[in-house]
Amino acid sequence: MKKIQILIAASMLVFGLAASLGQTTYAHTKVNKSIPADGATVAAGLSEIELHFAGKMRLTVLKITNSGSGEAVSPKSSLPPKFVSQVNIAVPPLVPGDYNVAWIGVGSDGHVMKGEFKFTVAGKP
Ligand SMILES: [Cu+2]
Repeated sequence: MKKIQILIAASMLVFGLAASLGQTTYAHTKVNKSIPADGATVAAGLSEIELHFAGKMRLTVLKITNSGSGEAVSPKSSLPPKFVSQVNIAVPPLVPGDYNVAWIGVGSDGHVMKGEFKFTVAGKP
């Protein structure tokens, strides 16, 4: 009798875990849109980068790097210290070249998420 109860409890635990894992996979917050978009080519002088999140997120790291020179771009505005669904970051007018934007953030479900995207500023580097 006791063995059966333990078996039922164990199988319920496994099903519960599988169900919650499935849910959290879909609840993860991510960047679902950015301006410039991933892979986009934009005109020289771009001075703002915009990130849209699938859910509310508190961005903790945003690293913008010129892929050619390896130099980091210093944003002119700081990251909002709260959960938001969109972040606009002012940057010094970007010179032509390839850029990589890497981000790390905490979703409202407490999960730490990260990702990156690339874009090109048109013109002669
Ligand atoms: Cu999540």
